[in-house]
Amino acid sequence: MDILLIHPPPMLDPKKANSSFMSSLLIGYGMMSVGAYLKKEGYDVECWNIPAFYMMGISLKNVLDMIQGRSPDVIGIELNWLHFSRGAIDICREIKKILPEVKIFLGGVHQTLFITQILNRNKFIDGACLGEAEKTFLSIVQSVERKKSLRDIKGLLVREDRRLFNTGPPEIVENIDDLPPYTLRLVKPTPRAPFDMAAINTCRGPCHFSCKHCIGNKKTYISSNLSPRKTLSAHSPEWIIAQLEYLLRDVSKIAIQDYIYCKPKILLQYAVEIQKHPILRDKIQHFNLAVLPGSLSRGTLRELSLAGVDSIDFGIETGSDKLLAILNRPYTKEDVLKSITDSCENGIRPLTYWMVGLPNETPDDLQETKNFLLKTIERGGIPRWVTPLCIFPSLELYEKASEHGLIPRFRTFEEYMIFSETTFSSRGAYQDTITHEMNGVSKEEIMARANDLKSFIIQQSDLILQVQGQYQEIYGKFHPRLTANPLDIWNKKVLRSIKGTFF
Ligand code: B12
Ligand code: SF4
Repeated sequence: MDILLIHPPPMLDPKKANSSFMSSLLIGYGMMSVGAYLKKEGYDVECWNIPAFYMMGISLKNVLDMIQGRSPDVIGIELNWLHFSRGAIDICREIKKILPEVKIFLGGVHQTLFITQILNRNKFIDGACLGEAEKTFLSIVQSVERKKSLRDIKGLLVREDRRLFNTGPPEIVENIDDLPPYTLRLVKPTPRAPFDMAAINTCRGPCHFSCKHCIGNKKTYISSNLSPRKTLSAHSPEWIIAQLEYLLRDVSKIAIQDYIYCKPKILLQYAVEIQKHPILRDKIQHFNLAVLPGSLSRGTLRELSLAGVDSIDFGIETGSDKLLAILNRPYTKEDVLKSITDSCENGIRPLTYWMVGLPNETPDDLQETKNFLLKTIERGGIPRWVTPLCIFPSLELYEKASEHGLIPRFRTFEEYMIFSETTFSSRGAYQDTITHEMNGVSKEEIMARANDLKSFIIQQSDLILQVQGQYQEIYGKFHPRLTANPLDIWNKKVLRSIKGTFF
């Protein structure tokens, strides 16, 4: 059996795909994990990154010819993020035209949220996986191989005899260390600079907290069908080392962006374990981590830095205490400032993330955010991203939108396709992608608030570069590869490009 897993482009047209306003080159490690699981079971698997083919100048026709030439038995299409919506569906349609017999299944977070709508409206798709899919996809492949019905496989919405059958929650690999780490050697084309980066999956299950704008929220995670897991399980340090060994054969930039900060003791164990593997440690050229402000001690940050972590993304969201409380964010502004200082003093650059368009947000809240943003800069924070709130089904702010004064603009899967269709704008003119309005606040106003905050950040450029200059020596002490010049260039590049970033 030959299995092809496809990371689709946002749009089929390469020119439009290459100018998407959201980055599209990264394959989700969820699909990579499905691939690794099938490989371990002895199947031939490849993961094709179509946006990367497009970047190399390979046309859609050539890609389709290659798929037809290969003629796989089963195809999985990833639809993990909303900006791949149109491309994922359109590539399914094109493949069915050239290979009408092949079985095509969708998988990933975004399609899980819209699974019934998608299959009802796109009859050429054979089925879709509900959430975690290693076991489900293996069963699909085995059933196709044995020409058996797919209706007995858990975790599927599947089309048979022109009808759709929902087979309920998936069976999952309970002990996540039983999942094989993934290798980028399954990927075509080979990842290359500047996209030679890989994310590690450290944990699965709901977050310990319940922020209202987040899908990991422990109250809504289960209802989103992402997984039947009731608690957060983390990989052992040994598994993480095995995963790192695989990845560092092919790339030198690493990221951890899941909810492992909920388990700071385990994160500390990872840091200590990595330090025991100096050859591995020295292969890491860049190591980024997402962290909830206030969740890691100074000592843990130091160990992480010694393990190679050189930048941390802190989702601060807002400087308004009122809005932090509305979102249920589990930290204070003091915690934020302490995290920033502790990071800088331990050689880690703190990148800060901000949001606008939050429920009940007023001009006073935005002023508070600016005041606080300035304080974070003075402490060493580097503003990286300003994002308008994005709501979609399963989020508490979407399901209970009216309680929070929000009016969703999009209801259907097709309406969210605007995220596939929008192209880069250096002025940050993305108002049509704003997912909601608020009592008295239009989508244009929300976009203007984001751009106003970005302009404010740009005005602080000299201050940001000056404060970063003061920490240069400490960064270099912990990470000799982080010499002054490239860092300065990186900071200036971020400040130059911040206007065009979105979500
Ligand atoms: C870690 C993370 C990241 C990491 C790594 C992502 C990765 N998967 O490799 C990074 C930082 C790279 C990332 C980036 C982004 N992310 Co993100 N990410 C997450 C997060 C917090 C956790 C993912 C995770 O660890 N899941 C555990 C793994 C094992 O499960 P999984 O990914 O769902 O995969 C399983 C199934 O979905 C399924 N599956 C997945 N793919 C496929 C494919 C096939 C063919 C099949 C059969 C099955 C299948 O099987 C997998 C294994 O069981 C999720 C929230 C969440 N709880 O999922 C957001 C989330 C997926 N990300 C989100 C967003 C918006 C983004 C970005 C657009 C952010 C940005 N502004 O850049 C980018 C897009 C990246 C890109 N490719 O363009 C949104 C998506 C919202 C939506 N409706 O589309 C989420 C839901 C967070 C949110 N806002 O609520 N992300
Ligand atoms: S702490 Fe992070 S992952 Fe957890 S609910 Fe809040 S935003 Fe989501």
